[in-house]
This record gives sequence, structure tokens and C-alpha cells, in this order.
Amino acid sequence: MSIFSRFKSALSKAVKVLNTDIRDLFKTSGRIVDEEFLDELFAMLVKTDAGVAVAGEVVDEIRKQFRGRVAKQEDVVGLFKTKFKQLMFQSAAPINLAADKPTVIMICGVNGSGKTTTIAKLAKLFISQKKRVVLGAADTFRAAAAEQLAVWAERLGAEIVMGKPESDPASVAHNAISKTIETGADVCIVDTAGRLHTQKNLMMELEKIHRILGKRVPDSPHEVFLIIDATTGQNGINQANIFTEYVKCTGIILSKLDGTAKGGVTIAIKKQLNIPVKFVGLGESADDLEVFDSEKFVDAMFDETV
Ligand SMILES: Nc1nc2c(ncn2[C@@H]2O[C@H](COP(=O)(O)OP(=O)(O)OP(=O)(O)O)[C@@H](O)[C@H]2O)c(=O)[nH]1
Ligand SMILES: [Mg+2]
Repeated sequence: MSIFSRFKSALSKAVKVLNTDIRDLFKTSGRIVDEEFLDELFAMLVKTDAGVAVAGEVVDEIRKQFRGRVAKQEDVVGLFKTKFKQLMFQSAAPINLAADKPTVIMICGVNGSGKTTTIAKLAKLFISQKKRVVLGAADTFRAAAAEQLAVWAERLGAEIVMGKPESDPASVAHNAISKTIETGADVCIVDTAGRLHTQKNLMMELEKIHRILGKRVPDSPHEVFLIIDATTGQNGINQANIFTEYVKCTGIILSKLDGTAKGGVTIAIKKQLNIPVKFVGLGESADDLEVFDSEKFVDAMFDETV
């Protein structure tokens, strides 16, 4: 399946809602662009989770171009697409690989955001490129977290380094890198326990893991991926802001995009965080990861709306 088709099928809920809303907005074949229309348009955009700032920007543009005139659905949708593409644009941002192996990747995020599943997806991607992967189970906090990762490691053919329950996550991270170096593996991906952005001690622990990785392999971690659950909308963005105060996040992976009825969250992330969305999660299996392509994403979101 092409990226476009994958986005489209994963976004089917969001596309359906947007289609209905746009059709409702244009009950007649064309509508006068007056303040009432613009208010409705604003509300519709906010509903996509694009955020009020983005919705305001798009509405201003429509006002500027169409005010007092009759606007056709295809003109307005065309302008949405152009504007969304502009707002979402990011240069292709593939994974930053180390010049000399190993590449070290740290994963963080709030509880249940999809960290461990995303690690499985990334591991699968690397393994398909013939790279050898070591997973560090530095979530020593939640019972069964390491086992969950071990099941994936076994299934995908990755190595895993685990610690004792409640042992220091930073030492597990350290051991995972050591194992990666000793075995000459290419990539080390470190899982961390879910934490709330309000739990200061746990956020400091994240900082410590980050520091230990950098000590063991200079200039690492090469990527710190923050996993945001797409269904949490604006709340997810607020959490992200606090995470970045403790560790510099180099990329966002937006999980569970298949479960959301709102596709606009990607635009809000770009606008408010300015951290590239590198991948999106489109399902629960290890294959359900796509590189984020903003152009194709917007096309999929507005497909069939004209
Ligand atoms: N539909 C869908 N479900 C997902 C996706 N990513 C993860 N999940 C599901 O979300 C749930 C939580 O995923 P985990 O990977 O365990 O999340 P986590 O962040 O590691 O959770 P904690 O370690 O408890 O903080 C699981 O049921 C996953 O199958 C996705 O892209 N789409
Ligand atoms: Mg987990």
C-alpha cells in the first residue's frame, strides 16, 4: 500500500468527520463568506484539534480571499490544503544515525502513550535494513514491562537487556549500551517507564538516563523520541512541553493516529512545539509505522471532500 493509502485508511474516522462537517458547512452549492460562515468554519477547524491559533490563521486567510463573495466548497478546501501544507511543512527528517555505530535512541512519554509498541516498530524497521538491534528494558517500574519488551524482542529477533525489578533504570540503559558495543550491534533502543510530566522526580530520572547514555557513547542519544498519543490532542502537546524541559526531544512519534477522529493534532504539534513529527503509528502491529510525510498526510485528510 502507498503511504497515501495507509494514511487514508488509518485516518478513516477523521476523514469521515471532516467530510460530514464540510458538507454541512456547504449545504447549498456556494455560500456567502460572512462572519457567520467564518465562525462555523473556525469551529470546524478547532474540532480537528488543529488548535485555535491555526484555526484562526486559516479563517483569516479565507476572510481575506473570499469575504463578501460566494465561495465554492472546492475553493475553500483547496485553500485549507495549501494552508495546512504550509503550516505542517518540515524537511524530510529521517532518523539521525551515528556516524560510527552504535546509534542510540531513547524513548519517552506519558503512561500508555505507546512507547513499547513503537520500539517494536522501530526495531522491525532497523532489522529489515539488516541492522542488529539491542533493546534496553529500562522500564523497571511497571511489573511486566520488561516481559512485554522481551516478547517483542523474541518475535522480531532483537537482543534485550533487562534489569531486576525496581533496579535503577539508568544502570539498565548503561548495560544495554555496553551489550550493544560488545556484540557490535548497530542500534540500541532504550525503553523508559511511562511518567506524568508533573512527576518531578521521575522527570529527573529521565534526565539521568539521558546523561548516562551520553557518557557511555559520546554525542548520544542520537535521537530522543517523545511518543505522543494522537487521541489526547491538546493535552498531549502540553505534556510534551514539560518533557522537553528535562530532555531535549529530537523527534515526535505520534501513535494511535488510527484511533483518532481528529487529524489536526499534527498541525498543532508543529505550530506549538516545532519538533519534527518523524513517524506516525497507525495500528498495534510492528508493521504499523510510517514515516511522516506532511504533504501526503494533508492530501489524505482532505481526500473526497470536494
Ligand atoms: N491502535 C493503536 N494502538 C496502539 C498504537 N501504539 C500503541 N498502541 C496500543 O496502546 C496500548 C499501550 O501501548 P504500550 O506500547 O504498552 O504503551 P507504553 O507507552 O509502553 O505504556 P507504559 O509502558 O505502560 O507507559 C497497547 O494496547 C498498544 O497495543 C497505535 O499506533 N495504534
Ligand atoms: Mg511501556
